[in-house]
Amino acid sequence: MNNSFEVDCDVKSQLDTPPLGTRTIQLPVITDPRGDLTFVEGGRHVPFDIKRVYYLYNVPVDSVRGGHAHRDLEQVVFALSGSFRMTVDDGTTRTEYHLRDPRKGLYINSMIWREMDLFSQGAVCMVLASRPYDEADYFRNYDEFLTAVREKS
Ligand code: T46
Repeated sequence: MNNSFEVDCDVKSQLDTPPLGTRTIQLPVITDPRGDLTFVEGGRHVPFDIKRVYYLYNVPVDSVRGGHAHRDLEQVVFALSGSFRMTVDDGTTRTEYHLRDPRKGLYINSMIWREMDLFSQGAVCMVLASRPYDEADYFRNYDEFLTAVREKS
């Protein structure tokens, strides 16, 4: 099954056909004449304690990133500036999210394959992660990921 969602559209409409293990998260925004301020607290706005933050920047517009899944890691992905496409796949359903609103993140549970492309010029992607970096947590081969999904179900 293939779906496509805008992360800056109405959250409820996105829940009509949710891919297992992904959902959008809306952060608070404080607006005044000086500009907007958004904040995020682990365990409150995201469903885990934040153990790592990383960001992607200086990304060429034709770049393709991701192409892996995680055994245990949970993450929330934001487009702090610009936009990009995040395709997520739980082994059954493949869904596209178009991230472009810094107040709205995409929660990605463990065991979800993800690919990123269609970066706009100057896009900045920030990721909040539930664990420190660990290469052993990655599936970097899609067939191995699918085998593991089937073994779990
Ligand atoms: C994900 C997407 C959204 C580190 O040393 N520490 C880190 O915290 C990270 C994230 C990466 N690295 C190293 C591992 C590789 O040698 O940086 C190199 C590039 O990593 P990778 O090819 O995994 O980058 P992306 O952009 O394809 O994927 C990253 C995350 O790895 C991944 O979890 O969901 O961003």
